[in-house]
Amino acid sequence: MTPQKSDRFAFGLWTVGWQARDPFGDATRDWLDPVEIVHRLAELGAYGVTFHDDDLIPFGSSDADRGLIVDRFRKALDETGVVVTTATTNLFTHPVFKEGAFTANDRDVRRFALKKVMRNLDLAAELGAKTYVFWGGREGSESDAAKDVRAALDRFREALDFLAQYTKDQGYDIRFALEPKPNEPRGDILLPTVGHALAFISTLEHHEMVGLNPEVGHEQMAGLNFVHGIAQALWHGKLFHIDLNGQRGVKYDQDLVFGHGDLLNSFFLVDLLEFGGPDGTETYSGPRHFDYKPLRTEDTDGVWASAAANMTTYLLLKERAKAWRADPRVAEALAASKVGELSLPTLNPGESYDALRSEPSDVDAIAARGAAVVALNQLAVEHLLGAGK
Ligand code: GLT
Ligand code: MN
Ligand code: MN
Repeated sequence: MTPQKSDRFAFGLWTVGWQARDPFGDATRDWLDPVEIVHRLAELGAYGVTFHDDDLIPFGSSDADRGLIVDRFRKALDETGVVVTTATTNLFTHPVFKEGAFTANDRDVRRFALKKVMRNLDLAAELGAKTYVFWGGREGSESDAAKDVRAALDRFREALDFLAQYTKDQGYDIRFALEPKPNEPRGDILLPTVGHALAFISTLEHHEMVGLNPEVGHEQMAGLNFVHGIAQALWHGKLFHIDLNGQRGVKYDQDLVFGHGDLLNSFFLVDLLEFGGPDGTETYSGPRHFDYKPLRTEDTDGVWASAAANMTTYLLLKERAKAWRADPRVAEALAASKVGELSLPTLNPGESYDALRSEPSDVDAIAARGAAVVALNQLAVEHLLGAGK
């Protein structure tokens, strides 16, 4: 279970670099140098690194400092072969964003937010990122009186249309990925789920270059099934990126290690990503990006152990999913549940209304058929537990 570059695992600087400051307590760990992060990730077998502008270049740095920081970072990338897969903008930490960024009521805030993104898009392109993530953590409200949601959506669309046009005009080979989240830090965040974001994307001027970056825990915070969300994103051709982590139920954003939440759902997620395509091919070819936070209880050794845990768990689930698919008992159980039959169109080609209307239906007999779901599900649990022999 040693991760290889070909596994395409990536981590944000803000994940392993999190100093574990929470609303109730101070940092429990020291600052980690991005250069060290890149080297440690490389040693662990990671392929990529991702960052917010401010993770790499502290807010307010001078141009001279900025140049030095970027040069050191680029040197670490060159030395290790780690690639920048993805970048994003911090539009949430500085107090200026307390009431929103692209959708702040104050127009000056919105104009500053656009400039901040343009500047980091330039750096993202320079460092070779192919995906640019938009997580609107401060786009929302605590009061229904204080935010005109329809106007806010107009402004969100205006921002993305403008930035997409900027990206095209600069000739950057970058696509956008919107990351939904239902709440936290705002009481309610705009574009709270995969479904909301998909509907919104269809209204954008450059909708073809905008997709999604769904996060496991964020859908689960809304009580939703992450595998269903990913399947629908794939169905729309909009799974541009993914944030893998763990979450235990409807509560604050836990950002646990991947698999340390709903393990069975994680099993089916890996199965869908790795083997859900035609003839068992992968459905998603982008970075397997972990957006987790090492628990506040951990020291630096614990940080790197938790980074490795994400990758090991993913690889174990991939191995288990492969074995599950190869098991003849699973093939039988899938057939008994008629899972494949759902791919048959409901109507015959060219079938007339009358042909369907006149077809006899033995409703009682059909209703009496069991769907044999539990036996199938149990086989998945047994494979997951390593007992699928
Ligand atoms: C922040 C958030 C994540 C987003 C990041 C991108 S930042 O840590 O909790 O889910 O993916 O801005
Ligand atoms: Mn999260
Ligand atoms: Mn995320």
